Amino acid sequence: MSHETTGTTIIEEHLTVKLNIIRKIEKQMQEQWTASKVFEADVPDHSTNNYNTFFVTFPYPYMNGRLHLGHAFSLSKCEFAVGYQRLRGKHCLFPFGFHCTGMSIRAAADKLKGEIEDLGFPPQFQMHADEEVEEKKVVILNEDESSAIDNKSKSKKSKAAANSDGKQYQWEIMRSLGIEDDNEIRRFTDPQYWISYFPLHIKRDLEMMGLKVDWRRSFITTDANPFYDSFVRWQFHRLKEGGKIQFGKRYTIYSPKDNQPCMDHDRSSGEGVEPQGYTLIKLRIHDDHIPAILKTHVTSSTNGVYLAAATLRPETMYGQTNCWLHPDILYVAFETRLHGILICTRRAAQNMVYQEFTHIYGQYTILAEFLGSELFGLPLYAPLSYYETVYVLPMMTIKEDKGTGVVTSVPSDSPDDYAALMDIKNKPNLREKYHIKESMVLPYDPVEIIELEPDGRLAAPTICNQMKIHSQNDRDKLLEAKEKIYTKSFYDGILLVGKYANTKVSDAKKTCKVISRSNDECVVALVDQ
Ligand code: ANZ
Repeated sequence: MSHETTGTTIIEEHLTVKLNIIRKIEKQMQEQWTASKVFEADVPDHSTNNYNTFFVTFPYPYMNGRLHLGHAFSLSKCEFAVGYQRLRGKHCLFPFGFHCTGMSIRAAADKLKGEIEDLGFPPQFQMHADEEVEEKKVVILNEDESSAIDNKSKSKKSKAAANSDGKQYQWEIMRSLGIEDDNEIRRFTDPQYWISYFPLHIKRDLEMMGLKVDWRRSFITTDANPFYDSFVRWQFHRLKEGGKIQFGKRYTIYSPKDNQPCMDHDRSSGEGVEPQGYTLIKLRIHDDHIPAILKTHVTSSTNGVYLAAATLRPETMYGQTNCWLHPDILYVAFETRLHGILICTRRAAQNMVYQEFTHIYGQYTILAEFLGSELFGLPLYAPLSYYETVYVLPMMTIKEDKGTGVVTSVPSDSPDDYAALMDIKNKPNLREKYHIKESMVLPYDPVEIIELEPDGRLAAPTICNQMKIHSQNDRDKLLEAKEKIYTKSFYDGILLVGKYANTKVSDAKKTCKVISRSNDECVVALVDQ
């Protein structure tokens, strides 16, 4: 045993000796390169027609941490290329930028601030139940293993790993970046500190790697660097002059709190989410039935009061039989610029005010609030519908965070709508509970609007009967039914009514939840590009 140990030590020392020598040489060479400024490339003298140049660039890494092995791997390609071309006698330039633009740094700085507010300074992290289990596991392992020091550090790590959302504390992330001193970590509550800290440290790391960079030509982005800032502005002006770019608006995921678009890397959840476009169907409340609380806001210039339903199937509007609201969801009424007074969920209204629905971008006044149940039984005009008047009825499966929370009902082609309509038709108790008269429900049957082989002209009722769906609560079956007929209806369905009668549905057819890193619920906004 002692023999083996001695043998290992000798080999290790031998290895270290070699390594130390190589490291020494590396350092000497790097000092020599710096002293003789070999990587500083000046503008070549073009009067001599010396175009024997080579330029390499690396996409600026983002300055919210130290570089990792993936960066080193990608950098090695630039590094080898520029080294090789230099050996071939080319005049080589390798500049290096540090990317600081965007909300990630600001969001991480704010998280540190929040952690101090919640947990004091230095933050006292609490262990969670499952982390305790984790720690116990580590303790058991410790008993069997000889390298106790190593495991101690492991147990410490698992102890303070996560906050109540299961996410790592920003403080811990800073420690994992090698910043151990709590006072030093506190400095990162200032976003500017990130911009001074990481570029400096990363530059040192890259110098140690021996990167052949002209460090005179290194820079940070953002307006902390007026030169770079004006360079970017210059580029945009040139592109605009050349007619290559246009100033316009686009639907974008937007954070009202941060007052700017919330792109993927700015989000703490909801990466990859794109705006979902819906068609809004305005179902006008009969003027003589406008709720009393709204009447005071209706003037001669008000262009009607509407329930704003969101649909993905505008081509089915001929078959509307009623409008669904959830009894317990809170709906708001707000005045729009061009569309009268609209009623929908607050979340949907919030989205619309960022899409130029109101006079002042991002601002609106809530004229009244209603629970869905307070609006049941209101008579509506549903555009294009076969029925002149349709009524507001209850649907229990409406989701508050989808569309506008107002759903227009097409029982001929939507299994959900058919199941809910059958519920209210077949259950007098349900009607009674919400004061809904028979006349608002019983005369309303599904309308034939799309022909779909082999399900015939009423695909949703057919599939619901086939699958023995008895109520809107048969959720799994309803999901399956929807999957079965939606795609088929889109590709194979033929419209039977209206302007596009006899055309395929696919030919006739021409708001989402994201949380930004600042913990704001985002909206879809129409914003300047
Ligand atoms: C009319 C219609 C006709 C619809 C039709 C579907 C089929 P997916 O595809 O699941 O996203 N909807 C809208 N908002 C809703 C909410 N807050 N809760 C529950 N359902 C809601 O479904 C989009 C459809 O779900 C929308 O299109 C709307 O019903 C309903 F043959 O409008 B549809």
